[in-house]
Amino acid sequence: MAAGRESTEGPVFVPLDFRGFDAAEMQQRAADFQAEMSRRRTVRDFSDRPVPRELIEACLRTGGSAPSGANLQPWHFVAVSNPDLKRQIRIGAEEEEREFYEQRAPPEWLEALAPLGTDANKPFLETAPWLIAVFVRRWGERPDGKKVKHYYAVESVGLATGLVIAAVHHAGLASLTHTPSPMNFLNRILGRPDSERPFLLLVVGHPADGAQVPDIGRLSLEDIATFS
Ligand code: IYR
Repeated sequence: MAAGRESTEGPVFVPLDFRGFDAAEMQQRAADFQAEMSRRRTVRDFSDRPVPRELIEACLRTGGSAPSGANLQPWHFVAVSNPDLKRQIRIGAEEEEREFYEQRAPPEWLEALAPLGTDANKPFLETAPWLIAVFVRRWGERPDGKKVKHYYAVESVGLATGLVIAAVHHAGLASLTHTPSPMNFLNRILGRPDSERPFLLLVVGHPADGAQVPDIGRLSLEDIATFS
């Protein structure tokens, strides 16, 4: 089943499984969630401490609950823990990153990145226990081989990835959204078809002891929202 169930009489509906709360509880829950999510930081300094596969599975199931265009769920996650594959991914990524930092990146881009202290070395791609390669399935295929168009595929995968990031944080793990560009080396290393385009690499694990993060801020609510 992809989009949803249909009967001869049309779409099939089921009762909504919804938990409501009283007003005070809603306000408290929203504040608690905001406080928890505001502690999420992009981490580049990972421990090699193992993370059980079941934890990653639960986070990916959360990602798979995201809304998507026509409910076609145009995502594929490859969760990599194999050290040899991680090494190959590191080699592929660092090759692109060297190109980026030494040739391709315009000065303004390097200037914008300066506060993050990043460079072409990506040791975390081997240190962290899990790399989740997120792919956009640009089209689907029916059992008869006919292609199925995916609507809002990139937007949908962005939403799913956001949920995975939140789930990983909620589980007590750190993550890094990593986007070496171009990322087609991921299709080659992970054996994914041309119908799938790499969206990002999510590095997941425990932070290293004493891990530090750049001292950068977030925009205020007034900066990011308007009520009218
Ligand atoms: N992909 C490079 C550069 C980079 C680009 C952006 I936009 C960032 O927010 C961070 C880094 C790298 O990972 O170093």
